[in-house]
Parts: sequence; C-alpha cells; structure tokens
Amino acid sequence: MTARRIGKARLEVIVTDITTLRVDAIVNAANSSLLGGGGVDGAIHDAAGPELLAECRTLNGCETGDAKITKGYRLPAKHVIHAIGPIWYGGDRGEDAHLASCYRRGIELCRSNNLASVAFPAISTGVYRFPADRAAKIAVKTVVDALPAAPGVTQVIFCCFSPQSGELHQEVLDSFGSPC
Ligand code: AR6
Repeated sequence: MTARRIGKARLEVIVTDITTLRVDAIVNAANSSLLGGGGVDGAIHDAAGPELLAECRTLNGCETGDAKITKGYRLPAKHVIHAIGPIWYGGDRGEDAHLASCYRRGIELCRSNNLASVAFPAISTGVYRFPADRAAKIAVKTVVDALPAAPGVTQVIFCCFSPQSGELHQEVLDSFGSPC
C-alpha cells in the first residue's frame, strides 16, 4: 500500500482493526440511535468500554449523513467520531450524497476540534450493504475535496477490514496527489 500526499496531508490505506489505531480520532459507522450495534460499531464500543455508551446517551442520536464526536475512553484513539451512513436501497434515495456527507463531516469535526490524525472505516459497506467499489470512490474523493478547508488535518487513514476493500480504496487513492 502506498501513501499519497495531498497538500500537507498524508493519506494511506491500511487493512486492520480500527480499534487498534493510535490517532486523534477514529470514525465509527454508527446508527442514528448512537447506542451501539454490530460490526465496527460493536467493536468500538467493546474496546472503548461502557463510558462511551454513557456519553453517547447524552447526544440525542444523529441524522443520516451527519456525525457527532465523543471521547475515546479506553481506546488508543483520543476521540470517536460517530458517523451515520446511509442504508443502501438501490441508489435512488440519496445514498451517495449521505455517504459523502459522513466523510465531509468527519473532516469538519477534526478541523473544529483541532485534530490532526483520523482513521475512517468503509462506512455503510457492511450491514448497510452500500456497494464497496462505489463507496470507496466516494470516500476517497470526498476526503480529498474536504482537506483544503482543514489544513490542520495532516494524516488520514482509510482503515479497511478486508484486503479486497483495501485494494478498492488504494486504487482510487492512487489517482490523487503524489506518492510519499
Ligand atoms: N475495524 C475496521 N473495519 C471494520 C471493523 C473493525 N473492527 N469491523 C467491521 N469493519 P458495518 P455499516 C468494516 O457493518 O455497513 C452496526 O450495527 C466492515 O467490514 O460495521 O455502516 C451499526 O450500529 C465494513 O467494511 O457498518 C449500524 O446499525 C465496514 O466496517 C450498522 O451496523 C462497515 O461495516 C452500520 O452498518
């Protein structure tokens, strides 16, 4: 996997469990209740401990396409950005725009909280059934487009859970910026 430089930021794809990453924020693929679930959401809550759920309960949920930030508690990451991806219904219900909005809001929350490093999972591509190749294009392009407005964000990781997902993201990333 080759990292790419976009302005001052280093973007890279890695295949690992996002709960192991020591970054300023990891992004969670949550649901609108913000009260936990399966997949990456379950793994993050398990690793962060019950204090995370307690803070999430104070947030009054979150709309699809939006995101809210909490502390990271027992995670190596300092914060968790809980993004609500769209459920895939075939593509005619605003799924692309909602997915892009999750990545844009993730970068915006990094900027407004002065966070330099962030890791995103492949939001909506599990239980929510968003096609993985289409999602990878939206993920990488949206982050690249959002970075100029967030110059303090210097490291972005696309944290994939399967080698296939990693390859899809790397293929898109290779078409942006320069190798580093
Ligand atoms: N680290 C990184 N990526 C992971 C991990 C992990 N530990 N575990 C799974 N993935 P999903 P969604 C990948 O289903 O589709 C939950 O119940 C996984 O392989 O976690 O947005 C929520 O509460 C896939 O590529 O999230 C919601 O109800 C990606 O993370 C619903 O699922 C997203 O898969 C959200 O569904």
